[in-house]
Amino acid sequence: MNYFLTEEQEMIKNLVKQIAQEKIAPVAIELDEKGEFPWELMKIFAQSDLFAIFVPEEYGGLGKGVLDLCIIIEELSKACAGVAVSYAASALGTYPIILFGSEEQKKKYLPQIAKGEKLTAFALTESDAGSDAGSIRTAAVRDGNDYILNGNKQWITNGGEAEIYTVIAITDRARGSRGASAFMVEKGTTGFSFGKKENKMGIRCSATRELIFNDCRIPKENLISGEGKGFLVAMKTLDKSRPGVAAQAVGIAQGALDDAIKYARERIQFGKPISSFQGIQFMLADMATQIEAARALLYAGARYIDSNAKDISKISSMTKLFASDVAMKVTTDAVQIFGGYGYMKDYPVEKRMRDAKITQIYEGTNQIQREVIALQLIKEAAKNRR
Ligand code: COS
Repeated sequence: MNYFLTEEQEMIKNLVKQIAQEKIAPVAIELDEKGEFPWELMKIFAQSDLFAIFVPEEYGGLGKGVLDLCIIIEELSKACAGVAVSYAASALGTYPIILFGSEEQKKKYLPQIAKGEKLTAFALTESDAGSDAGSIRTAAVRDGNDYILNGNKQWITNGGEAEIYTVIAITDRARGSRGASAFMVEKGTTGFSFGKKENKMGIRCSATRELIFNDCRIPKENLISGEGKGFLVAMKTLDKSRPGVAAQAVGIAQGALDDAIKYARERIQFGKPISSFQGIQFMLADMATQIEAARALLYAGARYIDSNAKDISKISSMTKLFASDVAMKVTTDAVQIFGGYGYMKDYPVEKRMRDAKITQIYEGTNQIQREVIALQLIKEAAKNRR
């Protein structure tokens, strides 16, 4: 399908495709097995200006949009979703500063992020606050010119590897989610430490760690926006970043389809390649159609978000919901086409199936995405009747 990308977007896509094929694909299996953070690849991304893509031009970035970012994430995910999310999580951790940071915060942090000198991470989830993000317990108490943070954040992507963390903490417990605030916390701050690296089913080379705040003192200048704005910062950040998860899903699914077509043409059973059997052909046709539908929704959604539309929650959730369900279905079917070989680690599709699963879970489970979409539909209907 021709999505009428600009010349520049085609250039970015081709550059990332080349990096993915030459640098990521050859090491993807090893990174997955060892669960090793892909620092060498992050350096290559930095040299190729990929971290500048999502940073505004006035702060040393290239000022590109969500669509450009998604094109990159999709290409990276075809080669390895673990590598892709390590990159994408830095955009997620940076959006709060871009969307809500003060001029001083932007000048201080964004140029380093754009150069790829420092990775970032976004910290909202806690052990008892996953889907129910409003029930976080990590607290920030004002003390003179500082805030003192206490509490734990769980399953933070890029945790331990990133230098800059956007952390959502409660400053006024009585006000519920309206009492949450967003802070920047730098690695190395006294009282800020990390738990062990989690041993995950998929996206295994990406780093997922607990963040531990124990009387961690940070200057009041690290508050993003005002006190009480933390939930809004988190929700607006997720609105902008969820298409990135959809892009991971589309990339994973496309990779699995490409593998499945190649295998079906090579694998001989009953004296013929299995691609000549209708049972396999129908599966490939359905896989390709679902992927194209997911990509079309993603690109249209990303373009809508880039048009600076205000009501982006619904379309953002739709892209992630649809694409991640497609990725799970397509990768499961790819394993089926490979048969017994597909279940073995010697072939690439079992990794893709493991990697796909998380896209239905993180940045809000698909049950939460359905809730966001439905509430928006009901709100729109109520507004239209008025
Ligand atoms: N944009 C702007 N404001 C938003 C918003 C959005 N996308 N979503 C919610 N809000 C506002 C609401 O308008 C409401 O404002 P008021 O207090 O002024 O009325 C406030 O935030 C609270 O909203 P709501 O009552 O809907 O909050 P809930 O506690 O019911 O939770 C969901 C809403 C479930 C959508 C939210 O908790 C969520 O997104 N959970 C999933 C979290 C997630 O994605 N976790 C993954 C972690 S990052 S890997």
